[in-house]
Amino acid sequence: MGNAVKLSTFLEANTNIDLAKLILSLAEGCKIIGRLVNNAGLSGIIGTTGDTNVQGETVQKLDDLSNKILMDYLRASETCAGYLSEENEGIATLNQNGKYIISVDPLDGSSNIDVCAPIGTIFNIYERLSGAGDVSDADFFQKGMETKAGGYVIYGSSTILVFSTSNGVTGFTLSTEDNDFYLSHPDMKMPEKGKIYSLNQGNTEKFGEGVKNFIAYCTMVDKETSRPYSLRYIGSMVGDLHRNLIKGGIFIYPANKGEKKGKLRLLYECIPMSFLTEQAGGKATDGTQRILEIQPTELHERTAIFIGSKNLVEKAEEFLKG
Ligand code: AHM
Ligand code: MG
Repeated sequence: MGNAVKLSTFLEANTNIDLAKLILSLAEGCKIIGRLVNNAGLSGIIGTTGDTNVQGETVQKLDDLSNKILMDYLRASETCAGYLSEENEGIATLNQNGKYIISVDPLDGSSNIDVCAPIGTIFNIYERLSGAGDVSDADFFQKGMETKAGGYVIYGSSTILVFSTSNGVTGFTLSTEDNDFYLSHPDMKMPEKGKIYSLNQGNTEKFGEGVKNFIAYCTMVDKETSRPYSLRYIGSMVGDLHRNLIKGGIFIYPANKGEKKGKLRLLYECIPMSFLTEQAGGKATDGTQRILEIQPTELHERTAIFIGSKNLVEKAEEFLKG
C-alpha cells in the first residue's frame, strides 16, 4: 500500500492508548461483519432469526451475528467497560476496569441486506462516569457533547471507517489487498451548501406542516438557489449520511404529526451521526434543539432528526418554526 497511513499509526499519533485500543478492536470486529455482509448470499445468513428485538422490530440473522461479534471484539479490547446495543434490551459490562463505554447499532439499515445496498455499523464512545466495577445505565445517559469518539463503518462498494475523536473527521478504507484500514479521506468537511434532501417522502401525509412545507420548498424551481433539489434516499442512514457528507445535503427522519419523537434512536444512531456531522462543519437538530444537547433518559429512546449541510438544516428549522 506504499506510504498510505494505517489506522493503527493514525490512532497512535492522534489519541490516547486506551481509546486507540478500543477503536482498533471495533475496527477488527467490523472487518468480520464486512466479510459476512459481502458473503451474505453464499453463507445462508440472509433472512430473519424469527425473533423481534426490544423495539419490536424483526431481527435479521446478520443483526444478531454482528451484535455478538462486536461484543466479543470489544470485550477483548480490555478498555471497553460497557456496551449498549440496538439488539440488547439492557447494557452489558465487558471489562470491569475499562475506561470507556460504547453504544452501537451493530448493523444499521439491515432491511437492505438482501438487496445489496449500503449498510453500516454506527458507534458512539463516552468515558464511563462510574469508576470501576459494573457499568450502570447512568454511564450512558450523557449528552452527545460529552462524546469522546463517534462514527460509522459503511459496508458499500468499499468498506470505509469514518470517525472523529473531536479533532475533525477522517475516513479509512479497508484494503482488500491486506485487509487493513488505510487513511483515504483526510479532514472530511460537510459542504456548507447542499443540494440533496433525503427522507422517506412516501410518509409525507404523516408529517407536520413544517416538514411538508420544507419538502415543497425543496421541490420548487428557483435558479438562484439551484432548486429543485435532488431527492436521494436509500433507507439506510449510514448510506444516506455518507453520501451527504461527501456531496452536501440534508437527511431527515421527522416525527409524525403531533408527535415529538421519530424512528431513529438517540444514543446509537442520532448522537454519533450528529457528533460526526458537527465535527465536519454541519448541523444536527431535532427541529428545535441541538441533538448533542439533548439529555438522554432512556437507553433506547428515539428522536426526530434534521442533519447535514448548514444551509439546509437552517432552512428546515425556519419552516419548522412556522
Ligand atoms: P434499523 O436500525 O432497524 O436498520 O432502522 C434504521 C433505518 C435507518 O438506517 C434508515 O434511515 C431508516 O431506518 C429507514 O426507515 P424507513 O424505512 O421508515 O424510511
Ligand atoms: Mg439502526
